[in-house]
Amino acid sequence: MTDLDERAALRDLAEQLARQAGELVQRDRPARVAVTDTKSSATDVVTAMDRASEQLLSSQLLRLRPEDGLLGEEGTGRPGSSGLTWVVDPIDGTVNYAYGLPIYSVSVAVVTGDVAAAGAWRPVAGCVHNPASGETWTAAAGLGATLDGVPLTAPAPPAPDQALVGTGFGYQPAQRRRQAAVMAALLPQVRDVRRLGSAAVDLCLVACGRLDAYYEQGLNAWDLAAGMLVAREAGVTVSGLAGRPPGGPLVLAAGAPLHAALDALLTGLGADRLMD
Ligand code: LIP
Repeated sequence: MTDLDERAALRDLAEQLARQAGELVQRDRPARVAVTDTKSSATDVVTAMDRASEQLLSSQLLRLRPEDGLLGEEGTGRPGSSGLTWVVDPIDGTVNYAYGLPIYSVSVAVVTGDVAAAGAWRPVAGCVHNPASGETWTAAAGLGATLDGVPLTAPAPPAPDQALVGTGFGYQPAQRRRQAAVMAALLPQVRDVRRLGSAAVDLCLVACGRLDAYYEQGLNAWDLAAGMLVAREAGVTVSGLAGRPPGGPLVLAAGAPLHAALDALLTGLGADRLMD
């Protein structure tokens, strides 16, 4: 396991790289962002800037951290020998980026354990950088979280009926239909819902109190790793439902009392049983 000094150094490297990639995607954003590929469906899009950002992150990490593993959303991957794996989302919120909506991020985290298995890995350090707003969240395990260098502590959460809850949806029509049914059942029981489009930013917004909670099904490690560490280091509980680890079936982030209430509600709605 890394010591505190190493975690701080890893955090600073994650921030440096997230900012570099963020500058690239912001500076070189074409007026009309072309879709170069799709993944799970015709609306699950990849742009040239996703690929360019991941290429930058991959080449920098190979140069600076050659013994570490790498897992990137757009397919870059290599094993490591150090016990550390970098998990990167080159643009989290690609649809927002393509449409020019200012909520997207470069998410860079370094984890220990087996990143392919939910619950078998832990983030050590990470950064979520929103190039559109300039906001930068960082965290290292045991060293707290910051927003633009200012230490973050999540506010005490409200009761469920006063809670502003973030969420998101998958790309398959049948899954979206079921996810919408869960949201429709939850909506009358909370203040309101926001679908902002970047899981990494959503998790950081819970950390800084701009959302009271966030849940989503279908997240991958690259969506989750850095934002989950920022939230946890700010005092937010991040898990799956009913004590399960956060992962594809469901991620739920909220301050403890609200987390327990939403866990019960979402468990009752079967929110983590909707994967195709
Ligand atoms: C996005 C997530 C978001 C989810 C979107 C998409 P991407 O990641 O951050 O929370 O609702 O469907 O998966 O694909 O833009 O990196």
